Amino acid sequence: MTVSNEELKSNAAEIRRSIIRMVHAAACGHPGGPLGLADIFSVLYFDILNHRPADPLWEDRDRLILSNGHVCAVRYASMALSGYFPVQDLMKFRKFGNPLQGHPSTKYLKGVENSSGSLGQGLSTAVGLALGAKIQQKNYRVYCCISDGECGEGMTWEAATAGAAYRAPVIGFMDYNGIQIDGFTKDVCDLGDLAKKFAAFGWKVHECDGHDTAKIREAFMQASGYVDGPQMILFKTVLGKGVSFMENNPKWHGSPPNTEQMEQALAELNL
Ligand SMILES: Cc1ncc(C[n+]2csc(CCOP(=O)(O)OP(=O)(O)O)c2C)c(N)n1
Repeated sequence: MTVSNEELKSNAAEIRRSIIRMVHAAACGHPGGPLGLADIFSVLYFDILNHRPADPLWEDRDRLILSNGHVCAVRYASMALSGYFPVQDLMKFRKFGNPLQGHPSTKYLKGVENSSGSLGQGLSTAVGLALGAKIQQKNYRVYCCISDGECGEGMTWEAATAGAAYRAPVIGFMDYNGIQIDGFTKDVCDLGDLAKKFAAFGWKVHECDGHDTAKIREAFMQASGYVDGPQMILFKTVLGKGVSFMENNPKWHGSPPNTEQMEQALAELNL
């Protein structure tokens, strides 16, 4: 049965509320990027990905590589909501010895496809996995979430070169929010026109509003119908989306809300 856009939006709102509660309970972590990615992850986990939450290592599952590991709260919240583990477990986020590490690890949690936190590596992993699937004539797709900040890492462009040279059928997508740890990306180190850059490297590029559920769906559907080479979807997102005082404010890249801020955020997200 096809899931409706309304359902996907409601799941995104639930994912956002979980992110706020998780980062507040941990008293550390990254709320901004995860809130900005919630609409995209709702579409992925509830519509696009061919996966089995009860059987996370199912051989034919689509692979979702998360390169910008610090945004893992959005992945954990999406996994819990889709049935990988109980939603209550989210409150153990970032607690010592818990599977929900502040930067994800395959050692501790099934359904996480790569360990990440050291930025810039995920696109290479995804290109390799997509090539592997192609060589073995497997039908599963390999998706890879990267951030714009990671385009300041040389390894991203090594992956871009290899992906095009070997025509790896990888579907990359970017959290293009214009913000990184030290402020606005254009002020830290201007990355130029990332659409033109990926296109120049030989990637098929799509640009899309990262908060319009119908358009996100369409972008992924279109991308998943193409297998002749690498693709990058540039999702224009707003860091902190849905919480007025967090939106587009670099401070919320990596600061937890206090209790009063959490309550205000939850009130706004319940609207
Ligand atoms: C190799 C590496 N260098 C530096 C860092 C520190 N770091 C953590 S998050 C971050 C900013 C990354 O930018 P982006 O992912 O665009 O930030 P966001 O949009 O989530 O605010 C940096 C530099 C890291 N994790 N890995």
